[in-house]
Formats: sequence, C-alpha cells, structure tokens
Amino acid sequence: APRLVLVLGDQLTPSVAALQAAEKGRDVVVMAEVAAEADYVRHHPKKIALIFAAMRKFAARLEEDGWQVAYTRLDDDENAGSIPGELLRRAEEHGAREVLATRPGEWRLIEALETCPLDVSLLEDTRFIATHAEFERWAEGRKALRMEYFYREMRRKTGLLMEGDKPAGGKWNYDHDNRKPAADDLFLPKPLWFEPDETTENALALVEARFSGNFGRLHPFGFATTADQAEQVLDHFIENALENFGTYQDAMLQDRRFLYHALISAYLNIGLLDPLAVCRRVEEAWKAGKAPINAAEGFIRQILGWREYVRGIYFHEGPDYPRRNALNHQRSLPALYWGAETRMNCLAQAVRQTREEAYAHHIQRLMVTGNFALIAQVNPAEVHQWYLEVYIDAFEWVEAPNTVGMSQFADGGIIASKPYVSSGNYIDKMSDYCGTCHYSVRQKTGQGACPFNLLYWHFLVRHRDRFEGNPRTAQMYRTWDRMDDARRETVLNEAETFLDRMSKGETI
Ligand code: FAD
Ligand code: DLZ
Ligand code: SF4
Repeated sequence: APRLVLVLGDQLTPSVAALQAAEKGRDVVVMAEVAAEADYVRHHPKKIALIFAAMRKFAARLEEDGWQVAYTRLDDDENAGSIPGELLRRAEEHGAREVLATRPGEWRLIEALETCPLDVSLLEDTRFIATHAEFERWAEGRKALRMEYFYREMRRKTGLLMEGDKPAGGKWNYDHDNRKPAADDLFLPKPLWFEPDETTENALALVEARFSGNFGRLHPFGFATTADQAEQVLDHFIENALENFGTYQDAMLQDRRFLYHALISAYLNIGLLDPLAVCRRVEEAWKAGKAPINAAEGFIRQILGWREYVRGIYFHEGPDYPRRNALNHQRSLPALYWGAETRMNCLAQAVRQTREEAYAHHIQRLMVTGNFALIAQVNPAEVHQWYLEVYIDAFEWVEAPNTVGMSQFADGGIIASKPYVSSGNYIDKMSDYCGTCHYSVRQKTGQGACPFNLLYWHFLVRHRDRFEGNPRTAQMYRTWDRMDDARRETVLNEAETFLDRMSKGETI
C-alpha cells in the first residue's frame, strides 16, 4: 500500500525528511491548504498568500519531479478543514494507513499529529544545523543557557569563520564594531521585487476573498515564492547590502524600511532557503573580500547562533512556554498595535510598516513595539499572539522565544540576561523617529514628555526586587536613587496616569 507523505506549508524543501524517507513510485505526497492552519490565528494576508503561492508552486515542482501529489486547495469542496482531517480523507482515498511526516515546528500541530488515528511517523526536521540531541546535550547541566556559548559550539561544529580551532580574526563576536545609527542620506539598496505570476495572482485572489478582514495589507505583493527567487533575494543581499549589515544592523529610518537587512527570514522558515548554505555563502563573500568580518560574523551569528538557539529553547522548554508570564503583566495590548491612532511616532511608524509590509526588522520589533509592550506591562500572551499574526516570518518555534523570552522577559530570563527596556533616548539615538513626534524625547516629565521616559522607570521600580541585583541593570537603580524624591514621585504618578489612559482606550 502507498504511504502518505505529509508536507506542510513551512516544509517546502525537496530534501525535507518525509520526502527523503519516501518512495517516489509508491507513496502519495499530501499537501493541504486548510482552515485550521490559516485561522488558528489571524495571520497577515501577505503571510497566507506567500504560503499558499509557495505551496502550489512546490507541489507543481514535485509533480514535475515524478511525485504523485494529492493537493487540496482551501476552497475545494471536500476540504476536511484540518491537517489530520485531510490525512484521514486521503488515507481512505488511497487505501493508506501509514504517514511519513517531518516534525512540525509547533507543539499544537505535533500534538494533533500524535493523536491522529493513523500510523504517523514523526521524523526529525533535518533542515536545522543543530539536532535536538545536540541542543539537549549542550543544555544539560548548564545553569544559564546563553546564546553566545551555544553559538561558539556551532561555529566549531560547522567550521564557519574558523581558523583551526580559533575564531577568524581572533574574536568570536564583533558587535563592538556594529550598531551605528544611520544618516538618512546613505545610499540604500532597493529590495528585490517579483511581479506576481498567475499562480501567485490566484493565491492573492483567494486570500483577498477569505482573509481581507485580517490586519495587514495584501497588495502590493512582491515576495519570492520559489526557491529560485529566494536565492535571488539572497544574492541581491550579498551583492548590495551585506557589507553594511553589521554597522547599521540596529539603525531605524522612517522612510527606509529595509535598510541593510536580508529579508530572507520567511524563506528560511518555509524551506525555500537552507540556513547552512546561506551561512556558507556569506562566509565565501567575506573570504572574497566583499564584506568585512563584522558584517559576516554578525550575520552568520543571527542564523547559526540565534535562529538555531531559539529553536532549541522552544523545544527544550515545552508546550507551556508561549503562555509564561514571569513578571505577571496583565494589561491588554493597546489598540494602536492594530493601527489605532497614536501620537507616538516610533510606534505609529513600526505598526504602519508592519501592516503594509508584514515586516519590521529586529530592532523595531525589540526596541520599539517590544520595548513599549514590556514597559507598559502588557500581558505577554497578547504580545505573543500579535507577533505571530503580523509578521511574514512568524512561526511559533521562532516567534515565541523571541517574543515571550527575549522581548518580554516572560520566561524569567532564560533567553535574555536583562530586560530589553529603554527610555526614549535609545530610540532617538538609533532612529529619526523623534524629530517629527508629538512627544518630546528630551522631556522627562510634564506635558509632552516622551512616554518611554516615564514607563521605563515605572517598570524598573515595579520589578526592583528582580532586577536590582542583576549586574546588567543595577546601575539604573543607582541613577533612580540619585533623583530627588519629588522628581521620582512625579515620574511614577505620570506613568500611572498614562497607563490608566492607555487601559481606558484613550489615544496615547
Ligand atoms: P536580518 O536582520 O537580515 O537577519 C538575517 C537572518 O537572521 C534572518 O533572516 C533570520 O533568519 C535570522 N535571525 C536574526 N535574528 C534572529 C532571531 N532573533 N531569532 C531567529 N532568527 C534570527 N524571526 C523570525 O524568523 N520569525 C519570527 O516570528 C520572529 N519574531 C520576532 C519577534 C520579536 C519580538 C523579535 C525581537 C524578533 C523576532 N524575530 C523573528 C527575529 C528577527 O527580528 C527576524 O528574524 C528578522 O527581523 C527577519 O528579517 P531579515 O530576514 O531581514 O533579517
Ligand atoms: C502558516 C500556515 C498557513 C497560513 N496555512 C497553512 C496551510 O494551509 N497548510 C499547511 O500545511 N500549513 C500552513 N501553514 C503552516 C503551518 O501552520 C505550520 O506548518 C505550523 O505552524 C508549524 O510550524
Ligand atoms: Fe517614540 Fe518618544 Fe521618540 Fe516619540 S519621542 S518617537 S514616543 S521615543
């Protein structure tokens, strides 16, 4: 009897484990656009369109390669509505009992497959550089699971940027040379853009008809939808932007949404690009003198270090991880995250860009939307859901550790060694947002004071017990303690007033 070979919407790689284990003339590949995946959260329309278009093209490619593919479109009459439902329907149709599946990147779907009444084999997803066993071995017995040490292991394992057993150039990490603000007269490369072909247009029409109520603008749509196009995006980045990646990695400019970023996270996450191959390409560019070491190392660290590390943490910590709330924050996510008016220009810009592009770069996510949610003491589960919904690259295994752990400190400090909070100063230094803001970043209290300046202290004071003894935040408490009593009282009162207004839904 044939076996069913499940390929999910983020497993679009010809060498994915389930396909590797299958037999071409015998087995049936099952791919399905289903309501359960498309609306377990209200994904950004661009994200759904990307996945459906890429799934359809990938299925066509498998058929060309000689695979038998049972593909279900979202609007097919017989669509069972969920992945297990589709497997059962196809099992009956083909007289199959066995299913080969690559382990999904989300506990919810792993559990759904484990409880599906078919004989499902969950194969390890080999598209990552570290195996689960390697991560567990590394994590075992360690008190703190810091990315930097895991990253060094991965450098040693792959030999990337290594000279024998020493890091290339003598240092493991060149962040010291990075993180410069960007002047807005810099020459910046334009991202590569793909006009939708017929398959993509069809996917766009379907998404328009079914998901136009979701937050996010569907048109214009220029994402790559095949491995070949994704490869072109990578080439374009290496040729035009890699050189400046490190230096301006943390910069933010209002009218330059993509700066020197690669825009490849979605392609990596759905399987159109391979992470190790991407790192090797960047290493080659450095060897060929096309990029300095701070750029190559900084970039490779994001993929070889952070991306692999957060995946390890997600599976190491277990299914409850996305619901953790170590700081016990309970406020609702303010409406401005869904596009309601706000006078805070940094947030307005980040949200507008997110709505239009389904993209914001790391520092916008961490130090604008993430920082504000944290110091406004928003329930991390709501913050988590927002990030999962609004970004093109959001899949729980990578989104939850970044949001719940790194950005909201809701895991109690497994990922972040200090909370990523700042006053308006940091945003002003790294961006051009403050110049045209209603609020004044230099004003610490009183009418027009930047809300970040108030909430920052409110957060630190509320969590003094937890952070005072932390060497990375202790200094802030000394600064606070040096302020006079009246000033401290004003800051806290104004922060309270602001938070009350926010919670009442007033424009902030
Ligand atoms: P570049 O800045 O060019 O970086 C290159 C690549 O490095 C990225 O494509 C990505 O694959 C990898 N990378 C960089 N930082 C990280 C990181 N912290 N974790 C994992 N991989 C990283 N990334 C996602 O892929 N999906 C998410 O859902 C996601 N949610 C995030 C939520 C928050 C609150 C924060 C702070 C970060 C999140 N990130 C997420 C990480 C990072 O912001 C994005 O990977 C990056 O902005 C993608 O854009 P790029 O391809 O232009 O990346
Ligand atoms: C995100 C997504 C969406 C929107 N739709 C589908 C779908 O219709 N069919 C499918 O197989 N996968 C989809 N996906 C990706 C899955 O949600 C993803 O595999 C899990 O979240 C695990 O990462
Ligand atoms: Fe954001 Fe404050 Fe700057 Fe306005 S002044 S853009 S609120 S940091």
